[in-house]
Amino acid sequence: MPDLSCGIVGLPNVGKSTLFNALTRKAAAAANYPFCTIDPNVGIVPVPDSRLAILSKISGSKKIIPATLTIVDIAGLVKGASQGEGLGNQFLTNIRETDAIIQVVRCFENEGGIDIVHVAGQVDPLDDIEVIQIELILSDLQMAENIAKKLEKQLKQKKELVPLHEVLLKAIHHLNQNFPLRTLIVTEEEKKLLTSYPFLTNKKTLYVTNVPESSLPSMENSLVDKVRLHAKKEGNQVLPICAKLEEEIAQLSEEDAREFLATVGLEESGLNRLIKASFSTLDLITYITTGEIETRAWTIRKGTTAQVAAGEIHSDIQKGFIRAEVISFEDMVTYGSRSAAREAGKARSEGKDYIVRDGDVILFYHN
Ligand SMILES: Nc1nc2c(ncn2[C@@H]2O[C@H](COP(=O)(O)OP(=O)(O)OP(=O)(O)O)[C@@H](O)[C@H]2O)c(=O)[nH]1
Ligand SMILES: [Mg+2]
Repeated sequence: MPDLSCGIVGLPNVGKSTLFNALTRKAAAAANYPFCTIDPNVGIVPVPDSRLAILSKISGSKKIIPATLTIVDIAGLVKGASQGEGLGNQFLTNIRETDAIIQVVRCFENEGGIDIVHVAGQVDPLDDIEVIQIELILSDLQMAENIAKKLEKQLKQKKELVPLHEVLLKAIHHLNQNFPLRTLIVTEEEKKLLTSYPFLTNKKTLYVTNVPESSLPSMENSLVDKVRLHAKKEGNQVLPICAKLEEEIAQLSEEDAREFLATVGLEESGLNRLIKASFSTLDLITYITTGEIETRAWTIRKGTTAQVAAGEIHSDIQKGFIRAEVISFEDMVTYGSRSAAREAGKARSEGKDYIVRDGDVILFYHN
């Protein structure tokens, strides 16, 4: 699996670009003007992992290569975007290939006399969530109908396409009733067929509620409560963030940022929390390789076997897999080196079916 990627969606002016900028420290144009973002912005951020520096010291590594998270910021969607309202919905194609959707929901009222224009005239997170959901559904519907139409012409010659055509009809029916694809009940076989297409409503969603600075440090308010209740029913996660604060933190050095966070009563930056939430939303974990050349983090799905995990590094290692020597991060720290951990009997020799755990420090042996 290539490194994790997320696409940011939401109404115009809810703080998507402000959040994106803060996360990527890139100056995507953020302004109090709906439809400020026209080109998609792509940012790549390292996934913070304090274990890497520790292991790199142990191994005397020349460099550290963290996992990365790619974030794509697109223009805001409005009601009717699929019919061409606002800037239309063509920007959605820029996030079709991402792993998850981050939906930014405005949970700040106008304050301090500054009017941040809400496209619908009033701040109601549940209304906003519904508008976006419908636009994502309509976009998937367009895609499903196009694929189904193309398939129909080939069905007579290619009987093997019938199951795919049938599941697409099911999907179209479901979307037509205004339901996202992730709630469609399908067999394992059908699921495989569906996930071979980049349907937006089949992706996991993380709601990022953008709260005002007056809601710090708890980041809770009555608008966030509403989103939480809604997300719970859907089985999705909510992550409150104050985009404004993140923007201020992004200008500071790491040390100053930590101090600043402490003064407002926070422990972690929004980026760290967002990455953790994305990892848990997508069931991702990290394993680590470490040596003199480099200490490096690798992102895999929970439940991945050692042989498949090896394929992240190189397909040759997967093909010629012999065994994996696994030491937990904690044991590496306790014993201070790979060889000391080995002597203490803490290095396990695992076969191809071993299920890799978060923080496993692995050395692969292969042909
Ligand atoms: N008061 C307040 N203003 C905010 C907050 N977050 C963002 N804003 C302001 O809202 C305006 C719009 O923010 P953007 O980040 O550009 O919004 P966007 O969602 O990217 O909008 P489009 O790209 O137009 O879809 C800017 O003036 C921000 O400074 C917040 O938490 N509180
Ligand atoms: Mg924007």
